[in-house]
Amino acid sequence: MKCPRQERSHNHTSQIHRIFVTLCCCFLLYSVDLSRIGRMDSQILVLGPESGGKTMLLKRLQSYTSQLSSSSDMALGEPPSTIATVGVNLITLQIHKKKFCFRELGGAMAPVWSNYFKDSTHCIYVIDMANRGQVAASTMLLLNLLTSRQSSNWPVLIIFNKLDIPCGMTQMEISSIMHLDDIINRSSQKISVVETCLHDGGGLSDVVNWLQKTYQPK
Ligand SMILES: Nc1nc2c(ncn2[C@@H]2O[C@H](COP(=O)(O)OP(=O)(O)O)[C@@H](O)[C@H]2O)c(=O)[nH]1
Ligand SMILES: [Mg+2]
Repeated sequence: MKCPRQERSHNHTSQIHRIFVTLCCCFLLYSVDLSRIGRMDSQILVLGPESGGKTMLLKRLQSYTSQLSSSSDMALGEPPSTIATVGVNLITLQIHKKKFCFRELGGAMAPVWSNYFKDSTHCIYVIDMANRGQVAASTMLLLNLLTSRQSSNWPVLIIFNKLDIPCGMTQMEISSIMHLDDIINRSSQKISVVETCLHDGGGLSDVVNWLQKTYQPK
């Protein structure tokens, strides 16, 4: 039988032990970011003014990546039809075991794009090379996006699309109108640029390479 003094000291030790275990649990919960559990994919916002080719990009990526996984060598075929995106267009793709979740926001949603920044890790920004009247708006929207605090460490891919349209601008011409070199030099984001013709799938491999290179799950 324990004497009262022994019992008191035993109670005291087990209380200290309980406090220690509780503190350890709190520390563990704090250091593991619970929001990451179950979400192991890159969250990519697909933005840009209307009709640049965002929906076409997602459709082309879907068929391109399904070919990659089936290792067949089919051509991409006729361009799929697209309709103007209302709201959010969400698709998930797996490329070489890496998961990518794409969220296309319609150009008309530009005033609320920033509501989606918090949950994103990357951005693809699609610009129509054939639409001269849209360059100023494209530049303003891009600047708004790049100057947001929440996007400051995203990898950003600018896609100049519709390379096939004969009366379109060249990459050099549109970059100079947008002062793109200055924008890239002054932005905190790592910005890459590719040219595409999504109608026939031209440039898709560059987009996929960028996705692989910058993969960063959230
Ligand atoms: N000529 C040409 N047209 C394209 C290309 N990519 C998309 N389009 C067309 O541009 C229009 C708008 O495309 P969409 O993907 O809906 O644009 P979004 O509003 O940015 O989602 C559609 O008629 C597409 O067929 C391209 O590379 N070349
Ligand atoms: Mg669309």
